[in-house]
Amino acid sequence: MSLTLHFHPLSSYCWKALVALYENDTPFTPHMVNLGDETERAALLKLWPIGKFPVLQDDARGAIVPESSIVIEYLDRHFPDHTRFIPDGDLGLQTRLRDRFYDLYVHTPTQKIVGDRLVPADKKDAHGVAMARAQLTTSYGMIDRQMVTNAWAMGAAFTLADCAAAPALYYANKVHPFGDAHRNVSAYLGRLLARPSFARVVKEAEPYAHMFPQE
Ligand SMILES: N[C@@H](CCC(=O)N[C@@H](CS)C(=O)NCC(=O)O)C(=O)O
Repeated sequence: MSLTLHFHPLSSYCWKALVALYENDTPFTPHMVNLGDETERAALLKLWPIGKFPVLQDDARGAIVPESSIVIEYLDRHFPDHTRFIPDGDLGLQTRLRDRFYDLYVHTPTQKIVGDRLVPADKKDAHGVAMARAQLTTSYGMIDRQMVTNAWAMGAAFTLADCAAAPALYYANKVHPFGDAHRNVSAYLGRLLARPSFARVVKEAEPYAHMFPQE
């Protein structure tokens, strides 16, 4: 088995990579990283000086692959199976755009709200959090319109964009609930949660769920 995923089971971007790995039952060794442990953090920094996970290591090709979208594109290229994550041609561009959308306009504002819960009272950023909430409301409106007829982010096929959407929407709904105005977004998250790959990711994270910062 040449692949190792450096990850943490509660990390939303690691969820994104795990969904892709589980979709195709791609064999890999999970390596849990505790960033609170100096030795483990130093080992991750050695692989990827940015110090964020997931990081995929492929010993067969001597490759270190950071960034969840790139991890998934790497899997699609070198370990293709029944779920293809990035279609060819212009559909591929649209898929990447939707992946960027979920990362930048759902995941990032969600991280801002969660991150603000972790800082001391005198370091809170009320304005930044309000902007993040406004961004999420705008994004929910866009997704709600896309999901009137779509089963998945790109239509009938499950792709990279759904790998991005699953953790982003799961955590976004926790910190900024979809509400009655975004029923199509709720229904989409329901479909994602019923998808075996994502259901497995959520189940495996349950023992760590208490670490998620509540309001
Ligand atoms: N753009 C990166 C984002 C990765 C990311 O933000 N990972 C978070 C966990 S969800 C992390 O490593 N946080 C630890 C830190 O920033 O110290 C990706 O797509 O992989």
